[in-house]
Amino acid sequence: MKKIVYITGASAGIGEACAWKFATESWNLIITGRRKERLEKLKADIQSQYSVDILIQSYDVRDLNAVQENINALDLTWSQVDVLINNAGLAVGKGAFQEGLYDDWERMIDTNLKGLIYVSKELVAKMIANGKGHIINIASLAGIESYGGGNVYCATKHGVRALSRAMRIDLLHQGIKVSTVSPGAADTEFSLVRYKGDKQQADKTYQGFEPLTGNDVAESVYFIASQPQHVNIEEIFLLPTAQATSTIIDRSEAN
Ligand code: NDP
Ligand code: 8X3
Repeated sequence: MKKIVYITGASAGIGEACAWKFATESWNLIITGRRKERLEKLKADIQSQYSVDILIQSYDVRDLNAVQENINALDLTWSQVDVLINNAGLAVGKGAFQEGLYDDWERMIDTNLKGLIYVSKELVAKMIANGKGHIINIASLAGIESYGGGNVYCATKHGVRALSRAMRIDLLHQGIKVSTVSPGAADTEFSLVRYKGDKQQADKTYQGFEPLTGNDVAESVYFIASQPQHVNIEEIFLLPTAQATSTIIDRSEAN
């Protein structure tokens, strides 16, 4: 029987790359995100190449009722989720704390932390009932170190790493694994979202060096998911070769 992976934020970037990676490894997929048309296209594209079952759940992770409705609607077969990838997340804005906007901060806290908590809580209930499961949380370099202008985004990602450790402890006796992937700069739609559609500003983020791709991160996620049952990879922290810290990046490569 094929395994099942539940991916939040599969409509772009790292989540989309995870969908492709797990499909190439013959897993069935539950792909989620707000942009339904993207998910439908992804499903059609993957199924044109791989013989896997794909279920779309389109909802906003910030909406607890929507999270509960969707996860409760999983039938007996789709409820047998082997791996949850908590990937949906974003940065909104970058600037000094004293100039920050409440609306940006709330979007990050509600998505990166509360959304992850809602999806996890609902799926953990299924995992406990199934007697199996593995949660892989996408944190960030921003969850390991804080950097200027990153304030609340960094706080949410520090929170994701803290919560991962706490979940690992609490779920230990349920046989449910918990792991974290903490990437550095990855060229996805992340910066376009952070800079609110300003493509010039977004492109600057990746200028002069080779960033990670969504596929690079998906390889780490799959490596974690494919370990034997008795092995739990606690965390993978991956950076572009040209990046040493959030702010120390060798941008000498000619574009
Ligand atoms: P993208 O912007 O490319 O993708 C983000 C995904 O999250 C989209 O599929 C989006 O779907 C989904 N999403 C955002 N908000 C919500 C919401 N409220 N409800 C449901 N889905 C939502 O960015 P990345 O792929 O780069 O980001 C994925 C994760 O990786 C994030 O948690 C990010 O913080 C983390 N990360 C990214 C790094 C980077 O440099 N790119 C580095 C380290 C970590 P939709 O808009 O359709 O809802
Ligand atoms: C995204 C990477 O360094 O811009 O989490 O915060 S960073």
